[in-house]
Amino acid sequence: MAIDQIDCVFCKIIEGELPAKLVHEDDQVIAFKDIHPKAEVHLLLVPRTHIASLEQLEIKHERLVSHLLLLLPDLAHQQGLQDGFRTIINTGRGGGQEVDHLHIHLLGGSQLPGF
Ligand code: DGP
Repeated sequence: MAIDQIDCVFCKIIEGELPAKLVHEDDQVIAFKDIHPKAEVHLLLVPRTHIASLEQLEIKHERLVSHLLLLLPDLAHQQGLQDGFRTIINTGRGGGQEVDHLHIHLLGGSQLPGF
């Protein structure tokens, strides 16, 4: 395991070393409830592969990226978000990223403020 993965909280969830409320898992991605929800529904979609942030994405991740994007509306509907949802990817400290493992926030469930 690479050094940056050893202390990665999301890698630990993926490995089953830390608990999480999973709502989806497949061979490429897991999705679970955010521990500090900012909306009625607040999920995190996380690739199983440790990629630190959007800035580390490469062309070889093309299939993974489309899988992540296509999953979003499916998960939103599964969570009852028929009226819409918000997705956020924080990148780097300046972008508000706290966990250095690429993830997409999926939020909804009540009227979200304009952005
Ligand atoms: P970001 O700021 O984009 O890196 O968001 C990281 C999110 O991860 C933040 O909303 C809180 C969530 N989070 C951090 N640690 C844990 C954890 O151990 N379990 C779960 N379920 N969520 C976590």
